[in-house]
Amino acid sequence: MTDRRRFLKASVLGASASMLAWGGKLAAGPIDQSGKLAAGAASRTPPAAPVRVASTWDFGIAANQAAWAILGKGGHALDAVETGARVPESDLKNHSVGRAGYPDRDGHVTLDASIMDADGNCGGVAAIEHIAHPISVARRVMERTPHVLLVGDGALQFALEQGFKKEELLTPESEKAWHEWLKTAKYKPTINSEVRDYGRAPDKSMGMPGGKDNHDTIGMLAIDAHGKLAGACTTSGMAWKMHGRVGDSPIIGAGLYVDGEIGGATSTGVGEEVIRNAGSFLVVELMRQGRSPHEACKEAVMRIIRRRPEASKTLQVGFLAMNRAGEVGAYAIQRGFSYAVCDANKQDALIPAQSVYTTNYS
Ligand code: SD4
Repeated sequence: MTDRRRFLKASVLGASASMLAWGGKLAAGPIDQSGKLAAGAASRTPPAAPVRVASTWDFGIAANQAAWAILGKGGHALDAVETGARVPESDLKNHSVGRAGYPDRDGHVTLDASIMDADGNCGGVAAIEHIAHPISVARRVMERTPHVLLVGDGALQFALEQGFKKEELLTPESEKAWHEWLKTAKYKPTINSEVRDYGRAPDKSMGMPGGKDNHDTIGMLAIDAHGKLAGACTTSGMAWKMHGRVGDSPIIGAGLYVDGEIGGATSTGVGEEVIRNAGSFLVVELMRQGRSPHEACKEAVMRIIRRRPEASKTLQVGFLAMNRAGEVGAYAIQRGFSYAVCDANKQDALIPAQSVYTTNYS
């Protein structure tokens, strides 16, 4: 662990200790099973939740900073998560989100995204092509249609009607990686983890250049100065996937879920396992039952493992959650999942999530 990373870990953990002083009580006491304040708890005035944004993976740091430019000025969580998610969508070095995402096995870059606010408003697009910012199309679906999810050609048609620009999203670098993959066309969607920082042997099972992982989604959760939560999730999904494959990210309740009374959750990793378990909805429901974000994420991970114990040994799923007190937690099946947290005190904290398996799986 680098000194900087150790410092960030220590300072953020210190911050969460003070949050836990109240967050722990929130988890144990004042909210009943229906999400209402329990009898006797109403007389206690909870402290205002801190304004905060949390995002999956190391690229969450830059996304958080863009979100903070809005949150820090009293702006809305929904605007913050949309703006933040657009950062990795634009990043040409990022091959798992937006423009420059790795294509499916037929060479098409197809993107998935969803967005949700504290009041249950939500929208998503799945398998959309040629649009660099699917998160913004998802928001338009939410705000300008009576629907929740648009897919494929219909999603593209809607985006064009809304004035989004049609673009080629396959960059020469991604195309080169795809041609490299085609030499063996080996597809085993098992794991993603942060190879670089944790000293694990590169995973070459998917033919990624340099053993680089093939799928890291950005999921963002924010709480604003008005105490409102919102979340966003955007990805190019698994590299080399079957054409038409849709993951968890655009599916409300799977890759993203927000309930303003309780909190929000988002996921990363093998989407099929998250969909099977309605993962993000499950995390929020576990928080409703009194668990802290960390405990809820852990239990959701354990649910996946209990259902498919053998398969789980070599696949990755990570959850990130934030409750309405602004407390943040995460958990993953495999080591290597990290999340970024940004608030008035810290702008670029990157925290390694705890995991069930802590050693190299191979
Ligand atoms: C998917 N969950 O499409 C996404 C991929 C991902 O980190 O999260 N990668 O299944």
